[in-house]
Amino acid sequence: MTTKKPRTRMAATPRKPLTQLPAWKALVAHHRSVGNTHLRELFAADPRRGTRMTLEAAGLYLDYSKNRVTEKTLKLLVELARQAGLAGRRAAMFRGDRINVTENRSVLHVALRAPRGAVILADGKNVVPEVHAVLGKMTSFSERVRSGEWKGHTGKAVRNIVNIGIGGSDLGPVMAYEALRHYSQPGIVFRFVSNVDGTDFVEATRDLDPAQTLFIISSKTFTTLETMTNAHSARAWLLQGLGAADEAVSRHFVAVSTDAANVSAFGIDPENMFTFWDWVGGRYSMESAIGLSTMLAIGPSNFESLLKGFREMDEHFRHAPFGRNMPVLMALLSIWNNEFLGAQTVAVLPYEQYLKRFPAYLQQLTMESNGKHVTLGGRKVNYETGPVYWGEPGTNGQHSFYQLIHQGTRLVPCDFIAFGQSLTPLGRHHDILVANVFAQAEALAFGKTAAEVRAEGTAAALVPHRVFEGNRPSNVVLADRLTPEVLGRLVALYEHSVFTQGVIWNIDSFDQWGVELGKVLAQRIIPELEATTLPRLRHDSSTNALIRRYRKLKSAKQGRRRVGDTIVQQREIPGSAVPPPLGV
Ligand code: G6Q
Repeated sequence: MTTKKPRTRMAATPRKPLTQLPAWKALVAHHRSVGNTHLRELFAADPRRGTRMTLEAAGLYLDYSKNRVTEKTLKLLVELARQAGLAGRRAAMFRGDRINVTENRSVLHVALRAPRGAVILADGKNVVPEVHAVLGKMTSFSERVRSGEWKGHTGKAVRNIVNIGIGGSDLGPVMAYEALRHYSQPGIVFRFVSNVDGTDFVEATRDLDPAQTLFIISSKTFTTLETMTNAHSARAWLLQGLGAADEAVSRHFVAVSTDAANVSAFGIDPENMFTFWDWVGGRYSMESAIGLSTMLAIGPSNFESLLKGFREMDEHFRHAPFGRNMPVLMALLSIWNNEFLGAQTVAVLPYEQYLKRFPAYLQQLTMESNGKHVTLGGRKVNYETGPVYWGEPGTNGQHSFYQLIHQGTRLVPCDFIAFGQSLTPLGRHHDILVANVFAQAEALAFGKTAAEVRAEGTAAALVPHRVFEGNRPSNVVLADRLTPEVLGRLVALYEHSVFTQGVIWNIDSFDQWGVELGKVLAQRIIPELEATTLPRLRHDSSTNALIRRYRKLKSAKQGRRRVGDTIVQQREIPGSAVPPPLGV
C-alpha cells in the first residue's frame, strides 16, 4: 500500500435518503396491500411457487419461496437496490475505492481470493501479487509444520497449534477449523484462545507439551489487550515449561499481523510473520493470513479450494442481475422482513454439526458490519438497520428456542442450511436430519389452523394452544456436501448480502467504532482494580460501587499468577505496546 492521500470517491457520492427513494415509497404502499397475505394463500395461488422462487448459483441452491413476498414485492425490492446505487457501490468495492469512509480505507477482501493474474488496485497499486506472495509463504510454512520438518526448540516436531486472537482474528479461524475438521490433518491438535479470562488459556494448554506446541499470535494491530495478554501468558508458559530462555520463542511463535514493529518487539522473528493489509477488515479476514491455522489444519490444496469457493460467489455477485443474484436476493428479503414486516432478527440454523460455530461467526460479520445508526454522511437513520443474527445447529434448537419461532409473538425469519450428503454417514441419521429441516420450514410457513386442530379431536380448551399461525418466513440453502469450496461460497454469500444491505441502508458496513470504544473503556478501569490503595473514583455511583465491591471480593494475592499448574513470574517485554498480564 502506498501512503499518499487517496481520493475518497465514495464520500462524495450524493444519494437521496432511503425513505425518499421512489421504490421505498412504492414498497410502503405495496406493504399496505399485501403485507399480511398468508403464505398459504400465496402457495395456493401459484402451484409452481416452490420451484419458481428458487435460484441456483455457485453450487448453492436457494429456496426463497417461503418468504412473504409476491413477484411485485421482488420487483420493487430489486428497484430499491437499483435506486440505492448498489451497482455503483459494488463496482467501487471491487475497484478498490475507499468505501470505508470513516476509516478512509479500501475494502478489498475480494482481492484475498482473486486469481494469480488478476489486477485489483489499492491506491493505484495492484495488490494481487502481494496476496499470492503471502499465500506462498503460508504454504511453505504449513508444509514444513505438517510434515514435521519444522522443529521446536528441543528438536521435536509440532503436534499442537494454538491460535491466539479475538474477534475477527479468532471467529473466522475457529469457525473454519470446526467446519472443515473433517479435512484436518490427523495427529495435530488445534486450539483457539480468545478470551482474556485466564480460564480460556489455562484450559486450552493444560494437556499440551510446550516442546511440541506452536502459537500463532493473530492480531491485525498487535495491540489488542486480550490477545497480547494471552500472548504474554503463552510466552511465559512456554519458557517456564521448557526451562528455556528467550531464544526459544522464535521456534514456537509465529505472528499474523499488519504491524511488523510490534511483532518484533514481542520477540517474534519477522521471518515468521505473515502479513496482511489495512484494506482487510478483521471480520472479513478468514482467508487472509489470519487463516494460517486453517491452512495448517486442512493443507494448502484444500485452502486453495476454500478460496475458489469464495471466488465463485464473488463472480456471481459481481455479474448476476439483481433479481437472480443470491446475495442480493437474500439481502433484499432481509430488508423486507426487517423494515416492512417488523422482524428484528434472523435465526441462522445450519443442519450440519460441523457448522456449529457458523452462527457465532455470522453474528460478528452481520452485526459488527450493519449495527450502525447513522448514514455515510453522518445523519441519524429513520429506519431500522442490521437485525440481530443468532442461531444454533439443528436439530438441537428444535428442542429449545424453536417454540418461540413457531408460536411466539415475534417474527423470526430463519435461514436453514442443509446438505445432500453427510461427511460422516451413519445409518439413517442424515435422512432424519434433513427431514427435520424440510418439516420445520413447512410448519413455519403453513402452520396449523384451529379447524385442523379440532379435526384431530383436540379438546376445545386446548385448541388455541395448539394452533400454529404459520406465515413465518424462511430461506432454505442447500448444497451437496460441506467441502472447503462450499464453505467459501457460503461465507461469501453472507459477506455480499451484508454489503448489499449496508448499501441500501447507506451506512458504513466496514467500520466498528463500538468495538474500538470497548478497547478503550476497560483500560481506564484496570488500574483502579489493580492499584494497592483505592484511587479516587470518578465514575457514576453504580460503577464506583462495583469497583469497590470487586476490590473487596478479589483475593489478596498480587505479584504472581498461576498459568496452568505453574506459577510464573512475568515481566515487561521491552518495546511491547501492551503491558504484561493483569495482576502481574
Ligand atoms: C473486526 C473487528 C474486531 C477485531 C478484533 C481483533 O472486524 O475489527 O473484531 O478483529 O478486535 O483485533 P486485532 O486483530 O487487531 O487484534
